[in-house]
Amino acid sequence: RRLEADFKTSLAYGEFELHFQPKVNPSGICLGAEALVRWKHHQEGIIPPIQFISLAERSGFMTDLGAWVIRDACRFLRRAQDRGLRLPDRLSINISPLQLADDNLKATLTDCLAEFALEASRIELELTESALVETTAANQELLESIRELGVSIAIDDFGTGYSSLSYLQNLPLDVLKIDKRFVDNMEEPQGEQLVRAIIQMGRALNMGTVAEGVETQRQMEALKRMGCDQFQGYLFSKPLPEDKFLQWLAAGK
Ligand code: G
Ligand code: G
Ligand code: NA
Ligand code: MN
Repeated sequence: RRLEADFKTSLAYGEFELHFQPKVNPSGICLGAEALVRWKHHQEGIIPPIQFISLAERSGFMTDLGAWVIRDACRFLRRAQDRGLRLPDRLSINISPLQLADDNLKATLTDCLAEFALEASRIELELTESALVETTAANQELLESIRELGVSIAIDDFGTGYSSLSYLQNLPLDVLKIDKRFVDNMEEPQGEQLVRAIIQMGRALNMGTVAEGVETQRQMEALKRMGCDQFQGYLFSKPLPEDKFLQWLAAGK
């Protein structure tokens, strides 16, 4: 079955949906959330992003899907705000390298922020390390101009891409996300030292640090002691559909 043949109609019929995973501070207060796309296919059921993001990239659909994700994330923030609900300060949106190469990314962001009357500081873009390492001069200018709007930029999956660190010096970056695989290995002495070094590097570069895939209280406590700023993982919540996420927030977590 050729899933890519269904992309356009699925988008038009509302089969894509955002789920939200909270990010908390050392006191457990939710300061942010990551938007993660799901495909509720009319025949195949729920298809996870690992099964369609790269397909969308290869088939030329990623910029359309990416623009929809940005718009729907902004719609979510506005709708929740209008209902008077307590919301995290910042929503993070994953951006494919193909969107960074697309001329419309900045316009999509400014249009959506204007349409839903949101401050740019409510939005953060998560770019994978491999996308950032391959950043060209043109991409760098784009990132800088997006950051001038007030949108912040996070490095996703830090430490898993290429070994080059020179991009850290050249690009305007606000947040470093420590990949789950480092958090998973923290019980081992070398693993713990590695996470400590990553957090120190983030701080030295004036970047906030977010640990991903935090599943146990032990991991959380160790990361806290090392000075990590924010935590994301199943210990707090899985990615939740919109209504469930709002309920989770209302429960005062
Ligand atoms: O939600 P889940 O943990 O299954 O996500 C798996 C992968 O899909 C993650 O690497 C995540 O970054 C990616 N992903 C989820 N939503 C989006 C999205 O809206 N855009 C892009 N480019 N990637 C996404
Ligand atoms: O690659 P990226 O970091 O964008 O994707 C985040 C992915 O990690 C999502 O698929 C999300 O569902 C998953 N995830 C988030 N927290 C945890 C966790 O605590 N444990 C596990 N196993 N997966 C997680
Ligand atoms: Na991400
Ligand atoms: Mn990640």
